[in-house]
Amino acid sequence: KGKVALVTGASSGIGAATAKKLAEAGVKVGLAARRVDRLDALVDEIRAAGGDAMAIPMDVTDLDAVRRGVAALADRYGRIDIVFANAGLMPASDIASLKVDEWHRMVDVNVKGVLNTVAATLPLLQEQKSGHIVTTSSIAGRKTFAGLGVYCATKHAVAAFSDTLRMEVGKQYGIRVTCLQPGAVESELFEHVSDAGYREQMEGLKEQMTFLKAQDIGDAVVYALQAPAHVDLAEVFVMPTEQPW
Ligand code: NJP
Repeated sequence: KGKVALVTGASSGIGAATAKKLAEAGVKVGLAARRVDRLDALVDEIRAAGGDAMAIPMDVTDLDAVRRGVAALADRYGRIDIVFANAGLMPASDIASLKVDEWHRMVDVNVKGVLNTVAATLPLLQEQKSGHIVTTSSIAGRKTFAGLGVYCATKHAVAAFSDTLRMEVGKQYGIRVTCLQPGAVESELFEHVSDAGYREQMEGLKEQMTFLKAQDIGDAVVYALQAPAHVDLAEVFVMPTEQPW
Protein backbone atom coordinates (compact mmCIF):
# COMPACT_ATOMS: atom_id res chain seq x y z
CA LYS A 1 0.00 0.00 0.00
CA GLY A 2 1.30 3.48 -0.91
CA LYS A 3 3.97 2.00 -3.17
CA VAL A 4 4.58 3.05 -6.77
CA ALA A 5 4.75 0.62 -9.70
CA LEU A 6 5.75 0.80 -13.35
CA VAL A 7 3.90 -1.78 -15.47
CA THR A 8 4.95 -2.26 -19.10
CA GLY A 9 2.51 -3.92 -21.48
CA ALA A 10 -0.26 -2.33 -19.42
CA SER A 11 -2.63 -1.74 -22.34
CA SER A 12 -3.94 -5.32 -22.43
CA GLY A 13 -3.79 -8.85 -21.05
CA ILE A 14 -1.48 -9.65 -18.15
CA GLY A 15 -0.14 -6.11 -17.75
CA ALA A 16 -3.60 -4.49 -17.60
CA ALA A 17 -4.96 -7.11 -15.19
CA THR A 18 -1.91 -6.85 -12.92
CA ALA A 19 -2.10 -3.05 -12.94
CA LYS A 20 -5.69 -3.27 -11.72
CA LYS A 21 -4.77 -5.75 -8.97
CA LEU A 22 -1.93 -3.47 -7.85
CA ALA A 23 -4.22 -0.44 -7.81
CA GLU A 24 -6.78 -2.39 -5.76
CA ALA A 25 -3.98 -3.12 -3.28
CA GLY A 26 -3.30 0.63 -2.94
CA VAL A 27 -0.31 0.85 -5.29
CA LYS A 28 0.02 3.94 -7.52
CA VAL A 29 0.54 2.60 -11.01
CA GLY A 30 2.34 3.95 -14.08
CA LEU A 31 0.70 2.28 -17.08
CA ALA A 32 3.18 1.95 -19.94
CA ALA A 33 2.49 0.84 -23.53
CA ARG A 34 2.06 2.37 -26.99
CA ARG A 35 -1.75 2.39 -27.31
CA VAL A 36 -2.57 5.60 -25.47
CA ASP A 37 -6.36 5.22 -25.80
CA ARG A 38 -6.19 1.92 -23.93
CA LEU A 39 -3.97 3.42 -21.23
CA ASP A 40 -6.27 6.43 -20.77
CA ALA A 41 -9.30 4.15 -20.44
CA LEU A 42 -7.51 2.05 -17.81
CA VAL A 43 -6.45 5.17 -15.89
CA ASP A 44 -10.13 6.23 -15.81
CA GLU A 45 -11.21 2.76 -14.69
CA ILE A 46 -8.64 2.63 -11.88
CA ARG A 47 -9.47 6.15 -10.70
CA ALA A 48 -13.21 5.43 -10.77
CA ALA A 49 -12.53 2.47 -8.46
CA GLY A 50 -10.69 4.76 -6.03
CA GLY A 51 -7.13 3.98 -7.18
CA ASP A 52 -4.35 6.16 -8.55
CA ALA A 53 -2.69 5.70 -11.94
CA MET A 54 -1.06 7.62 -14.77
CA ALA A 55 -0.59 6.75 -18.43
CA ILE A 56 2.97 6.49 -19.73
CA PRO A 57 2.90 6.27 -23.52
CA MET A 58 6.16 4.63 -24.52
CA ASP A 59 7.73 2.03 -26.77
CA VAL A 60 9.96 -0.25 -24.68
CA THR A 61 12.39 -0.66 -27.58
CA ASP A 62 13.28 3.04 -27.33
CA LEU A 63 15.58 3.52 -24.32
CA ASP A 64 15.22 7.31 -24.34
CA ALA A 65 11.44 7.00 -24.32
CA VAL A 66 11.61 4.50 -21.44
CA ARG A 67 13.90 6.86 -19.50
CA ARG A 68 11.47 9.73 -20.08
CA GLY A 69 8.53 7.59 -18.94
CA VAL A 70 10.34 6.49 -15.79
CA ALA A 71 11.30 10.10 -15.01
CA ALA A 72 7.66 11.20 -15.42
CA LEU A 73 6.48 8.47 -13.02
CA ALA A 74 9.16 9.25 -10.44
CA ASP A 75 8.40 13.00 -10.71
CA ARG A 76 4.71 12.42 -10.17
CA TYR A 77 4.93 10.05 -7.18
CA GLY A 78 8.43 10.64 -5.80
CA ARG A 79 9.75 7.08 -6.10
CA ILE A 80 9.34 3.73 -7.83
CA ASP A 81 9.11 0.54 -5.77
CA ILE A 82 7.85 -2.06 -8.22
CA VAL A 83 8.92 -2.60 -11.83
CA PHE A 84 6.91 -5.08 -13.89
CA ALA A 85 8.84 -5.56 -17.16
CA ASN A 86 6.10 -7.44 -18.95
CA ALA A 87 5.65 -6.16 -22.54
CA GLY A 88 6.10 -8.89 -25.11
CA LEU A 89 4.87 -10.49 -28.32
CA MET A 90 4.78 -13.99 -29.81
CA PRO A 91 4.43 -14.15 -33.60
CA ALA A 92 4.86 -17.93 -34.02
CA SER A 93 6.28 -19.39 -37.24
CA ASP A 94 8.71 -22.08 -38.38
CA ILE A 95 12.31 -20.94 -38.50
CA ALA A 96 12.50 -22.01 -42.16
CA SER A 97 9.82 -19.43 -42.99
CA LEU A 98 12.54 -16.85 -42.30
CA LYS A 99 10.21 -14.21 -40.90
CA VAL A 100 13.32 -12.27 -39.95
CA ASP A 101 11.45 -9.03 -39.28
CA GLU A 102 9.30 -10.82 -36.70
CA TRP A 103 12.38 -12.41 -35.11
CA HIS A 104 14.00 -9.00 -34.76
CA ARG A 105 10.81 -7.51 -33.37
CA MET A 106 10.65 -10.24 -30.69
CA VAL A 107 14.27 -9.69 -29.74
CA ASP A 108 13.68 -5.93 -29.63
CA VAL A 109 10.54 -6.05 -27.48
CA ASN A 110 10.92 -9.25 -25.42
CA VAL A 111 14.64 -8.93 -24.66
CA LYS A 112 15.78 -5.36 -25.29
CA GLY A 113 12.50 -4.03 -23.89
CA VAL A 114 13.19 -5.77 -20.57
CA LEU A 115 16.82 -4.60 -20.59
CA ASN A 116 15.74 -1.01 -21.32
CA THR A 117 13.14 -1.11 -18.55
CA VAL A 118 15.68 -2.38 -16.04
CA ALA A 119 18.34 0.08 -17.24
CA ALA A 120 15.96 3.00 -16.80
CA THR A 121 14.75 2.02 -13.31
CA LEU A 122 17.67 0.28 -11.59
CA PRO A 123 19.61 3.43 -10.62
CA LEU A 124 16.54 4.69 -8.75
CA LEU A 125 16.04 1.40 -6.90
CA GLN A 126 19.75 1.25 -6.07
CA GLU A 127 19.60 4.75 -4.66
CA GLN A 128 16.56 3.80 -2.57
CA LYS A 129 18.22 0.50 -1.57
CA SER A 130 14.88 -1.20 -2.09
CA GLY A 131 12.55 -2.34 -4.82
CA HIS A 132 11.13 -5.36 -6.60
CA ILE A 133 11.62 -6.10 -10.28
CA VAL A 134 9.27 -8.63 -11.86
CA THR A 135 10.01 -9.82 -15.39
CA THR A 136 7.69 -11.83 -17.62
CA SER A 137 9.39 -14.88 -19.08
CA SER A 138 7.26 -17.93 -19.90
CA ILE A 139 7.02 -21.69 -19.85
CA ALA A 140 8.77 -21.00 -23.19
CA GLY A 141 11.66 -19.71 -21.06
CA ARG A 142 12.19 -23.23 -19.72
CA LYS A 143 11.22 -25.49 -22.59
CA THR A 144 11.18 -25.20 -26.36
CA PHE A 145 8.24 -25.59 -28.73
CA ALA A 146 8.12 -26.01 -32.52
CA GLY A 147 7.04 -22.74 -34.11
CA LEU A 148 8.29 -20.75 -31.14
CA GLY A 149 12.06 -21.01 -31.64
CA VAL A 150 12.83 -17.31 -31.49
CA TYR A 151 10.14 -16.62 -28.86
CA CYS A 152 11.64 -19.38 -26.67
CA ALA A 153 15.11 -17.90 -27.20
CA THR A 154 13.90 -14.48 -26.03
CA LYS A 155 12.14 -15.91 -22.97
CA HIS A 156 15.16 -18.06 -22.02
CA ALA A 157 17.17 -14.82 -22.25
CA VAL A 158 14.75 -13.05 -19.90
CA ALA A 159 14.99 -15.93 -17.39
CA ALA A 160 18.81 -15.97 -17.49
CA PHE A 161 19.04 -12.20 -17.19
CA SER A 162 16.55 -12.09 -14.31
CA ASP A 163 18.34 -14.73 -12.28
CA THR A 164 21.70 -13.01 -12.72
CA LEU A 165 20.14 -9.68 -11.78
CA ARG A 166 18.68 -11.27 -8.64
CA MET A 167 22.11 -12.51 -7.60
CA GLU A 168 23.73 -9.13 -8.19
CA VAL A 169 21.25 -6.75 -6.57
CA GLY A 170 19.69 -8.77 -3.75
CA LYS A 171 22.34 -8.58 -1.06
CA GLN A 172 23.95 -5.34 -2.14
CA TYR A 173 20.82 -3.24 -2.64
CA GLY A 174 17.95 -5.15 -1.04
CA ILE A 175 16.24 -5.35 -4.45
CA ARG A 176 14.20 -8.48 -5.13
CA VAL A 177 13.81 -10.00 -8.59
CA THR A 178 11.00 -12.34 -9.59
CA CYS A 179 10.88 -14.06 -12.95
CA LEU A 180 7.30 -14.86 -13.86
CA GLN A 181 6.72 -17.93 -16.01
CA PRO A 182 3.11 -18.22 -17.13
CA GLY A 183 1.54 -21.09 -19.03
CA ALA A 184 -1.39 -20.37 -21.36
CA VAL A 185 -3.19 -17.16 -20.44
CA GLU A 186 -6.18 -15.53 -22.18
CA SER A 187 -4.91 -12.30 -23.75
CA GLU A 188 -4.28 -10.68 -27.13
CA LEU A 189 -0.96 -12.53 -27.53
CA PHE A 190 -2.16 -14.90 -30.27
CA GLU A 191 -3.28 -11.91 -32.37
CA HIS A 192 0.38 -11.34 -33.29
CA VAL A 193 0.61 -14.75 -34.98
CA SER A 194 0.81 -13.99 -38.72
CA ASP A 195 1.31 -17.65 -39.75
CA ALA A 196 -2.21 -18.97 -40.44
CA GLY A 197 -1.38 -22.59 -39.49
CA TYR A 198 0.09 -21.70 -36.13
CA ARG A 199 -2.64 -19.15 -35.47
CA GLU A 200 -5.26 -21.86 -35.97
CA GLN A 201 -3.27 -24.34 -33.87
CA MET A 202 -2.95 -21.87 -31.02
CA GLU A 203 -6.58 -20.78 -31.13
CA GLY A 204 -7.42 -24.51 -31.06
CA LEU A 205 -5.68 -24.86 -27.69
CA LYS A 206 -8.55 -22.93 -26.17
CA GLU A 207 -10.86 -25.86 -26.96
CA GLN A 208 -8.50 -28.26 -25.22
CA MET A 209 -8.13 -26.62 -21.83
CA THR A 210 -9.26 -23.77 -19.63
CA PHE A 211 -6.67 -21.02 -20.01
CA LEU A 212 -5.60 -18.93 -17.06
CA LYS A 213 -7.25 -15.53 -16.82
CA ALA A 214 -4.89 -12.55 -16.88
CA GLN A 215 -6.14 -11.76 -13.35
CA ASP A 216 -4.71 -15.09 -12.16
CA ILE A 217 -1.27 -13.83 -13.13
CA GLY A 218 -2.01 -10.51 -11.44
CA ASP A 219 -2.78 -12.41 -8.23
CA ALA A 220 0.51 -14.31 -8.51
CA VAL A 221 2.44 -11.05 -8.96
CA VAL A 222 0.76 -9.48 -5.95
CA TYR A 223 1.54 -12.64 -3.94
CA ALA A 224 5.24 -12.43 -4.83
CA LEU A 225 5.34 -8.72 -4.00
CA GLN A 226 3.71 -9.24 -0.63
CA ALA A 227 6.23 -11.80 0.60
CA PRO A 228 8.25 -10.65 3.62
CA ALA A 229 11.35 -8.60 2.71
CA HIS A 230 13.76 -11.50 3.30
CA VAL A 231 11.82 -13.77 0.89
CA ASP A 232 12.41 -13.57 -2.87
CA LEU A 233 10.12 -15.73 -4.99
CA ALA A 234 12.82 -15.98 -7.63
CA GLU A 235 10.64 -17.84 -10.14
CA VAL A 236 6.87 -17.97 -10.21
CA PHE A 237 5.61 -20.65 -12.57
CA VAL A 238 1.83 -20.48 -13.04
CA MET A 239 0.06 -23.12 -15.13
CA PRO A 240 -3.51 -23.89 -16.11
CA THR A 241 -4.39 -27.07 -14.22
CA GLU A 242 -5.25 -28.82 -17.48
CA GLN A 243 -2.12 -27.79 -19.40
CA PRO A 244 -0.37 -31.04 -20.35
CA TRP A 245 2.96 -29.57 -21.57
O1 NJP B 1 -0.27 -10.30 -24.31
P1 NJP B 1 -1.00 -9.00 -24.90
P2 NJP B 1 -0.02 -10.83 -22.81
N1 NJP B 1 6.44 -1.14 -26.42
O2 NJP B 1 -0.76 -9.09 -26.35
C1 NJP B 1 2.72 -4.38 -25.11
C2 NJP B 1 3.98 -13.16 -21.78
N2 NJP B 1 3.32 -14.46 -21.77
O3 NJP B 1 -0.65 -9.99 -21.80
O4 NJP B 1 2.23 -1.16 -27.01
C3 NJP B 1 5.62 -1.14 -25.36
O5 NJP B 1 -2.39 -8.91 -24.40
C4 NJP B 1 1.34 -4.21 -25.68
O6 NJP B 1 0.99 -2.83 -25.67
P3 NJP B 1 0.91 -1.85 -26.96
C5 NJP B 1 4.17 -12.49 -23.12
O7 NJP B 1 5.26 -13.02 -23.82
C6 NJP B 1 2.03 -14.58 -22.14
O8 NJP B 1 -0.29 -12.26 -22.82
O9 NJP B 1 -0.20 -0.90 -26.60
N3 NJP B 1 4.70 -2.08 -25.13
C7 NJP B 1 0.50 -4.96 -24.68
O10 NJP B 1 0.15 -4.14 -23.61
C8 NJP B 1 4.40 -11.05 -22.70
O11 NJP B 1 5.75 -10.84 -22.36
C9 NJP B 1 1.42 -15.84 -22.15
O12 NJP B 1 0.63 -2.70 -28.16
C10 NJP B 1 4.58 -3.05 -26.03
C11 NJP B 1 1.44 -6.06 -24.19
O13 NJP B 1 2.76 -5.71 -24.62
C12 NJP B 1 3.55 -10.91 -21.45
O14 NJP B 1 3.19 -12.25 -21.05
C13 NJP B 1 2.13 -16.95 -21.76
C14 NJP B 1 5.39 -3.14 -27.17
C15 NJP B 1 1.08 -7.43 -24.75
O15 NJP B 1 -0.17 -7.78 -24.26
C16 NJP B 1 2.27 -10.14 -21.64
O16 NJP B 1 1.56 -10.65 -22.76
C17 NJP B 1 3.43 -16.79 -21.38
C18 NJP B 1 6.35 -2.11 -27.34
N4 NJP B 1 7.17 -2.10 -28.40
C19 NJP B 1 4.02 -15.54 -21.39
N5 NJP B 1 5.03 -4.23 -27.88
C20 NJP B 1 0.02 -16.04 -22.60
N6 NJP B 1 -0.76 -15.00 -22.80
O17 NJP B 1 -0.40 -17.22 -22.75
C21 NJP B 1 4.03 -4.81 -27.21
O18 NJP B 1 4.11 -17.88 -21.02
N7 NJP B 1 3.76 -4.13 -26.10
